Amino acid sequence: APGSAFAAVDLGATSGRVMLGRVGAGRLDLTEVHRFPNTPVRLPDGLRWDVLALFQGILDGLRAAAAASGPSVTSVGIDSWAVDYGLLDGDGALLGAPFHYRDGRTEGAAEHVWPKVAPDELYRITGLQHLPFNTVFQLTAAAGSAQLAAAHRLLLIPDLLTHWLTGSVGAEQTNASTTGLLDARTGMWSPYLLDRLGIDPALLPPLRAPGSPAGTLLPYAAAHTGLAPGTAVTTVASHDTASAVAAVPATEPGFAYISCGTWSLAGLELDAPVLSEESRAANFTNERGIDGTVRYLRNIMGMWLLEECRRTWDLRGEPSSMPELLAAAARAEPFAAVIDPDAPEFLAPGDMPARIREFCARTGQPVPESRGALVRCVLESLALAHRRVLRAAAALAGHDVTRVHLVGGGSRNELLCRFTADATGLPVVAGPAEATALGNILVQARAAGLVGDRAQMRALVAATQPLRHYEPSGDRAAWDAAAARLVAASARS
Ligand code: LRH
Repeated sequence: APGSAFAAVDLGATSGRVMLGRVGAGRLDLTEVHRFPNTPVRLPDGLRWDVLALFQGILDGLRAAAAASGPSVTSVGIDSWAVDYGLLDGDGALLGAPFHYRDGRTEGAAEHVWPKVAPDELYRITGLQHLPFNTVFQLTAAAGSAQLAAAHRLLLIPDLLTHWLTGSVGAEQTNASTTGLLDARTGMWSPYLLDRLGIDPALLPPLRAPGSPAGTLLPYAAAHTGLAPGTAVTTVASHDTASAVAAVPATEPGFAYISCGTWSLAGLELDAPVLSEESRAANFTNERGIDGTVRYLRNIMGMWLLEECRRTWDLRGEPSSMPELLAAAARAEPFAAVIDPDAPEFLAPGDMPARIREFCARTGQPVPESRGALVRCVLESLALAHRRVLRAAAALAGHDVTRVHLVGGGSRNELLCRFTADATGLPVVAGPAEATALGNILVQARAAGLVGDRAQMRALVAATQPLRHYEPSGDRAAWDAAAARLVAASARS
């Protein structure tokens, strides 16, 4: 049997893609039908997302999905990165291109929140890790602007694009949990926070849960894509990380996950939030997953460090090839220098090789000169950060971790997988690389009645997707020593 077809729109920081998924008894497969670049644009007042280009990419991709699917597409779902939003005026028109979370305008914005809501109180309510670009701080940075004054609705990026496909308005819960305005216990917008921060509650749309209907394609969208008029659009776990975690191929308890792409999101799946002061001090987040689960994790700077190095080299007319970089890194001297991937200077776009070298110089370490040395330094440092975060998560949540699932594009990077197994001392199961799109598809398939509970979704991924296994090996003492150097370098940086 061909199975039912679903279209997953998955938008990442550097590219968007439309995937066609087929789901049937014991069957789950995925084809990429369209990929398009996501290139942010610098305007005089900051860095913006080109949401019109993204929407065009989505329409083109859905057209490709319609053409590729023998059976018609049962439904469509959209996920993307978190925290960013567009504002609609009273007529429903978009007020300007959405800001990119890496735009510098949020610098210092939190200082304006603290007198109204202290950091510890904000954490006790939202359970959200402190990141300078959380929606709550973006709104604070926008306070007093004509744009915000004219706004009637705030729509997170996947909700905005879903609105353009369907006309419906809503705020999907897993993504809403990254705003800093959602109550971690109730899963609802916090009336208290909105009041304290002077945010009009009408700005925030009603919440909707993953798996619920988001409407049907508007006639123009159906005509433009060739999908059947009235094709369903399903609310998926629209925060990409929530979709990725939903597709972690774990078949037993005791697992940790690392969703590794532009960011590394490392942590645990819990039944209830951990809102302790220790958890806040360690900057762990309690974001929402499907079925009311909690994604207890921390952001780690991730492959962004490498992506920005490569973009820097491209701009200089000295492009790199990923296989060559990784081969050079594999040959480079181990543990020559360690950086703290969480250092704030790595957040904004820019000359990443220079920033990494400055970090090493400033912390009294040898400066990685060659590309191979630089990439080795990045990958070892990421593996050490994975270790640091997973150990802290286990301690704070009181959980035993016996294996690590590394999903997302980073799972293709064998060196990173091996380093992560060696650094953590735990077996690593790598893959699927397309966990986010699979999670998107599975939530749609479940809404259509084709798969059962979360455990069955994960079992289906485990049974159908190619996975690689890494047992910890290597020099345990050397990794322990390097972990101590990470602590020292963080303190000195
Ligand atoms: C990963 C991600 C992450 C957020 C960041 C803004 O793509 O969604 O979970 O913290 O983007």
